[in-house]
Amino acid sequence: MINIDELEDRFSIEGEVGFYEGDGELIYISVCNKYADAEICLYGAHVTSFIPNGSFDLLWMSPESDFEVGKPIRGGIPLCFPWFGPHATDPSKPAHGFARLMYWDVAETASLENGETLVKLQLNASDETRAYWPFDFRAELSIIVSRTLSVSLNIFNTGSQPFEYSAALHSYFSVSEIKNVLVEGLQGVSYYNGFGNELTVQQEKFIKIEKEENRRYVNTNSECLIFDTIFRRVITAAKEGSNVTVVWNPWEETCAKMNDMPDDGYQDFICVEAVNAYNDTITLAPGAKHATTAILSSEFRKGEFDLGGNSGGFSVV
Ligand code: TA6
Repeated sequence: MINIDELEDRFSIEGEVGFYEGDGELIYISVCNKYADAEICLYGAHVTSFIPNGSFDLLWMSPESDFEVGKPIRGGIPLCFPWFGPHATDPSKPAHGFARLMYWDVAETASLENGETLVKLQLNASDETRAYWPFDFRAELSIIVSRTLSVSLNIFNTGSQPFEYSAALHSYFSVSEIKNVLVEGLQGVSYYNGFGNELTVQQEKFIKIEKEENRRYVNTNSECLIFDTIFRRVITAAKEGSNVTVVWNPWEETCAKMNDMPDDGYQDFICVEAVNAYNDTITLAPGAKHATTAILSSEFRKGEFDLGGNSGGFSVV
């Protein structure tokens, strides 16, 4: 049983880091510093909000999300580990692994010299995790709240045999309406479309979402820019330690089948995800570690918002 008073005693920082019982009686950390506000749910080590000063939330949360142990939270930044998507051989195991379905421990909080805030959460192998996956590991999620949000999933092999895993920081970005959105950064990159096995090279400079998209781009560590011409906001989704980027929007039909999203919820977000999967699964020898990091930020563009040629007429002046 998690004791909020104990967490407060050990890890709160006056005016900067606090703990509270929020949606679904789950336990959350709130972070507030001179750069931004953020909320992190200990269940799933799930960042549910990141609001840089003078801006509004970069992250979308489904108004119909479950907040219930045993079910994933819809929106924010779900952590996928130790597999991405359906389990390779056992469909009874949870999609996207078990990390987002477990309470994580708080390992550290710190006020950094420059006014940034560090929150470190941890999940260790246990009988519960071994029931899903037989390996000894430690997962650490380091979150630095600053003008940017840096979220780093560190996996350590603490056992005596090597293991292979896949993972993702499955960010849901909040947008004014999906029709106002263009994503740049994947031109010339090959992707698997939907669950197909054939690679297509993206010719266009921008992706415009006009139907269900589930594009799994391989061999790319580029940052993506998400242009929102009505919010006049550009979100930068940069990453490290990941060579796969997934761009996902369920569109109307799939969205309507999802119980934890309003029927028109697909209008309000786009997922651009830092992934290790497919030809970028990670193998760790005993004692080795790997970090997958997403670095998220945003800026508003005042005045001219002209994306130039090939942007499907997107131009706000
Ligand atoms: O990253 C895209 C994806 O794997 C899609 O296939 C879609 O199912 C989505 O993630 C959400 O998965 P979830 O298990 O959270 O419903």
